[in-house]
Amino acid sequence: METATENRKRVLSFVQSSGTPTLGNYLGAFRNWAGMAAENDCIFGVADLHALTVRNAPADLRRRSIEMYAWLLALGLDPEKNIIFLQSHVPAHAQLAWILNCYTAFGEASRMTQFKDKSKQHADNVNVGLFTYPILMAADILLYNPDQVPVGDDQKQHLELARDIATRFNGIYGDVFKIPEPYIGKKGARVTSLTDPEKKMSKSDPNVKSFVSLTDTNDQIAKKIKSAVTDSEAAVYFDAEKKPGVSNLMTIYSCCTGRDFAAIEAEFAGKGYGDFKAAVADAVVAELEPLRTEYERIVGDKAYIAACAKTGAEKAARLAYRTLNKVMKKVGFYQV
Ligand code: AQP
Repeated sequence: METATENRKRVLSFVQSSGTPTLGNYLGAFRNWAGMAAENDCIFGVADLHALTVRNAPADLRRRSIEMYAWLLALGLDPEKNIIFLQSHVPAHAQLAWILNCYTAFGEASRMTQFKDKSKQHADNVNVGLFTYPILMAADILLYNPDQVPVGDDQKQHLELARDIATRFNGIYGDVFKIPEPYIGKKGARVTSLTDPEKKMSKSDPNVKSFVSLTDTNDQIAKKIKSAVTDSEAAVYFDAEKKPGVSNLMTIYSCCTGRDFAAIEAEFAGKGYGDFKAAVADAVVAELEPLRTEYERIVGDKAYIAACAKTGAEKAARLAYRTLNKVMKKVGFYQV
């Protein structure tokens, strides 16, 4: 089993090219990735196959995939030191997913809560890809024998399934897959929707006021934060159950300024939500503006993006096919 270089862990992260990344993606995941990459052997993938589970115009899917790749470069991830690639450039993902489908019980796939949630959200297009999404995700992971996989709360169940499938497969065929562990790194915040603070902030939310997109201008950011749903109490303190809107804005403010909740409560004691929201907007603008500038520089250089994506796919494929060939041999495919 081919694994990470000595003393460094191999860590794998994917992001779907299902829209422009949001402040949620940034505070929950992206912001930690550069630090993670300094300490580990990292593989970053743009999950464009996963993005097909919702209907996209072809030109939009292509553009979003290129843009998501540019965001990864804008974060400062080094394409020489890390593997940064697009999932569809390495067909081994789809090939292993098919094989793993045959080692996953229908019942266990049916228990995935994300499938239930997403089928409600996309009631007009409940496709089989949405159902088998976690099995493709298991293939994404198991191809690379990572030591650890950073996952948010929403993805824990899928990682558990990947571990179950790998354990079952190893039980039949011997030591083929490394059993992946969740990565417990610097904690990423869970950012909720600005219009419905009980819900996660998502880039595919049809209501553009619900999220701050990483491409929003400073004015758009300020407007969205100023119109974020709060409550009528006009007091700034953290209580995720009773005051989900204010608590979400406090989380965002805390992430952007490094201040803890007690300091924030003291800062806004006796002040109204107007002052608070203006401060949150300024902090978000200060955090996102340099990243956006870097992204705009990189996204304009299509030749550079293509060259990095090609090299990334070649490096990823070398690892992926080593695992896939082993799997194909084990299950009994005739190899010539
Ligand atoms: N609101 C969020 N708060 C904290 N972390 C978040 N992430 C996403 N939204 C939030 C984290 O970002 C990483 C990449 O996410 P993804 O695009 O692969 O999948 P997702 O979780 O399904 O993100 P979205 O924005 O909600 O996408 P759509 O709308 O397409 O389903 C992950 O580490 C995720 O936890």
